[in-house]
Amino acid sequence: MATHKERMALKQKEDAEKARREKERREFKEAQELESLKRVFKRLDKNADGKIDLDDLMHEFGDLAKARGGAGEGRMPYTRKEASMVLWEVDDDNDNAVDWHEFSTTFHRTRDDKTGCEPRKLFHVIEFLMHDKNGNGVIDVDECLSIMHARYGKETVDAKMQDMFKEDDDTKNIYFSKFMEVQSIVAKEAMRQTPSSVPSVRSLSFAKDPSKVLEFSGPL
Ligand SMILES: [Ca+2]
Ligand SMILES: [Ca+2]
Ligand SMILES: [Ca+2]
Repeated sequence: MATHKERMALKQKEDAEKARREKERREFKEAQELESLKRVFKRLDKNADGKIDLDDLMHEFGDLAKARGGAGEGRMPYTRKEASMVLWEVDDDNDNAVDWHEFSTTFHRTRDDKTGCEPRKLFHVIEFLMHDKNGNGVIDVDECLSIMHARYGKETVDAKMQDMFKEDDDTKNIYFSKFMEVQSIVAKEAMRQTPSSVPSVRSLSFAKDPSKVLEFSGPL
């Protein structure tokens, strides 16, 4: 029979092995995420000059609108003026474009943000595109759910999303405008439940209601 000391040594070994595996998994996930983020940057940088400018972004929104039912009968998810706000929020060096540094910084900052102070418009676009791996402008319900779960918790999300998807038969596919709608509804629900702990509500509403964009002060 193993002595106490031997059992302790075995346990330590097992714990170390477990920690090593977890670290590996985490690193693998981070590497995958970085790949995915690079893919999205490339997708957005239509003229491949290493920056995302307003033309690039409008081009992508045009593509998203063309996805079947994309933004509602081909309507653009954002106007040019709104799209300029998406860039302006994260354009730290004011060159009217978002380079890789600004892009990856905003992604990581916003993802880890608990205060709700980080700008989120570009983040929502990035998140959607990261999940649209085959680039057809559509993600599926499960992907949409997993994004929302990660941000708002399972219970809040499922309560609201079941309502949404019961009414709607064509819910296998989530288009960008639908994604923003879901996002906005879930954020409001989370806000209602726990007003102080919810990030991101501030900047969500304007995707549905373009007049809200006037509330943002930007160089327009
Ligand atoms: Ca570009
Ligand atoms: Ca810039
Ligand atoms: Ca897709």
